[in-house]
Amino acid sequence: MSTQHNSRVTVLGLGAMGTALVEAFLAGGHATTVWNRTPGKADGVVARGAVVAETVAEAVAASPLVVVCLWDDAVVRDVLHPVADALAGRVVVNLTNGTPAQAREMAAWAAEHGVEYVDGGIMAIPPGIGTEHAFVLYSGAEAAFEAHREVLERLGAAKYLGADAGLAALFDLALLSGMYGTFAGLWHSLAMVRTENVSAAEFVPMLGPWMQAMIGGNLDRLAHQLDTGDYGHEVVSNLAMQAAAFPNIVQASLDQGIRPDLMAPIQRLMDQAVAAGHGAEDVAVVVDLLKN
Ligand code: FVH
Repeated sequence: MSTQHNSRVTVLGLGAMGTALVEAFLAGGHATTVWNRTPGKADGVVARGAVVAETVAEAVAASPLVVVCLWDDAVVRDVLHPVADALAGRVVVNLTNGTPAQAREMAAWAAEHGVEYVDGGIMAIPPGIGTEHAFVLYSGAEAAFEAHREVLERLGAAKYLGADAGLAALFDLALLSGMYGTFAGLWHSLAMVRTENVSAAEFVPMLGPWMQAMIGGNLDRLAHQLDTGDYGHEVVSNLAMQAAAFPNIVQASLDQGIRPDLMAPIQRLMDQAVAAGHGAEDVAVVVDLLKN
């Protein structure tokens, strides 16, 4: 397969993210064919050099590499299943958000139809695609991934996690969990101070550095504690102390007229861990309590 042939790419889906992916491929000099349910959304990328296909089958036939970025897993199946024959022998890289189970099902379907399947998770927002801030997780067919790594690197740093197609989705959703959990804390803290007419602009210069110090400064110790199971390692602020003070957050929120919904589950976990005898250990021990 010539380099030129290898560098052609088809993108299915021209939402905010699909469009950003196409722009990055075009910027990298790749001949890019696009398909979208609503064809008018292709106008911008066509003006920059993309070729629009009228059907999914036509789009798939145009390139050895087919990148999929659609609404959800159900839409991906609706779009890909009817063109299984056209996909045979090609590489599908599915960057649509989904679960590990959905990724493994897609991989099994692809294997049945002679399609090389790589699942992925985009760790960036559309304006970050193609910049040093973006990275994309991949798992599934390794040789197929490696054959197209150079093209995929146009989107951001490519991190291949292994042959199990479900791994990229697992890491993606785990990283998003970290993001949403952090957002939840930020939302709650802003809701609290706003009850006293403190503007967000006044508060965030404290919030940012505080979060960075508390999260960034503790991750290595957290990793050591989890990987060794030694939650007594380098304990600075023990769990019992934190669990004793935490109800004040919930009570003060109620007093200020703020729902404690985002904080209450944290208190329950801490209380469980203390009751189980972990009071002298680090708060990281609650990770083990999350196992079902
Ligand atoms: N945007 C982001 O910040 C995140 C970053 C991380 C990855 N996510 C995931 O990427 C997938 C697509 O997200 P998006 O931002 O491009 O989403 P939209 O702009 O809403 O575009 C949705 C595309 O899906 C097409 N579509 C929806 N329903 C159908 C359908 N029934 N049949 C065919 N296509 C469908 C839609 O087409 P149209 O509405 O333009 O005709 C768009 O192409 C997603 O999994 C994120 O979680 C983005």
